[in-house]
Amino acid sequence: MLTVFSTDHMLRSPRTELYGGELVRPHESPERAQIVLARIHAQALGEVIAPVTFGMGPVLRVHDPAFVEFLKQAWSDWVAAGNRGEAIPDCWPARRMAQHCPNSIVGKLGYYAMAAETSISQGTWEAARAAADVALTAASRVKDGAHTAFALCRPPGHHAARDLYGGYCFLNNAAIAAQYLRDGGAARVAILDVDFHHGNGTQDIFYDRADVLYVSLHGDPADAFPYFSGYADEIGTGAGGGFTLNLPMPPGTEFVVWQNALRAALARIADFRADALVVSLGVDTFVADPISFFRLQSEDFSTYGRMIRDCGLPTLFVMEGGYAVGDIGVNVVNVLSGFEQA
Ligand code: B3N
Ligand code: ZN
Repeated sequence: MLTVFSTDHMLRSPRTELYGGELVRPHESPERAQIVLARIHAQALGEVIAPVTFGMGPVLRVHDPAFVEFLKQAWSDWVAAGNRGEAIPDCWPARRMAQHCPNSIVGKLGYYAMAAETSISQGTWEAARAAADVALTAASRVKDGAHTAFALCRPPGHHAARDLYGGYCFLNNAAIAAQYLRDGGAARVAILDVDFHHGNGTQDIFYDRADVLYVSLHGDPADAFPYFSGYADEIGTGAGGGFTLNLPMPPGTEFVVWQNALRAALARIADFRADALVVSLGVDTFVADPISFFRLQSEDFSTYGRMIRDCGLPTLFVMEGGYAVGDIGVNVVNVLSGFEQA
């Protein structure tokens, strides 16, 4: 399987993450991608190439121009305002308040952030832009006839909505790739999100559309981030009614239960008659993941890679979460090798 990877992911290396009332070492770290890359080489999964630069055109097909401009400028505006730490929002447009975008960088952070754990640091924009190019380069191979490709994106993307960042995400790599496949001629694209967390951003981007199906297996938002998205009664709106499927599961969920949810997800995707499949591949469903509560074992990742292969669809894998860094390479490559097994 071809992998697309950019060393520019290393430009995203924040010092802080807000957790438990403290600034802790970020779970979403550069070593994650390096360990996955090392495992790809060790297992001889296939060629690894650098991304092509696509520019902002495909990004602006799913993101708001003012939001993209904010991401570009946020770090320099934050520093120019005299702040010494990393950029963290501390004020939000809550219920019944004005939904105006303020001039001040502090106000802008609250306007565009969906949560506060994700510090913006030097190089964040450059890394996010490179991750979108990684996804687009891999998508272009699938568009041109490859059966599969892996976009080793970092930072991840599925929490980023049209005009929101957070949950370690800035640009929605999977959504950008799915829209690119649509624009390239695929009439129907399915997105299967197997990350532990609900992809609120991806859901939001396609919520009123019938041409992109979003199906997600995730920790019940009553108990897990992002808390305010991913409930089973969120099914899409307008023309998109019935084209979102959320399968939340409780703390302690074992593979046998998760696998049944995957069967239901794959049945919905088959019914949709997709021309291409984008998999938001997070491996934070692993039993030893430090921030999640499912109980998948390493061999389960191979099993579900085979199950996804059995859909028979051209498939783009896009890297999302996974924070048990000692096992992240094995778990990701198990999915990809499982998919490729004859
Ligand atoms: O959910 C958390 C969180 C939970 C437990 C933690 N422990 C026990 C150290 C730490 C953090 N934080 C909120 C931000 C989660 C972002 C998730 C990003 C992701 O993987 N999305 O798919
Ligand atoms: Zn996740």
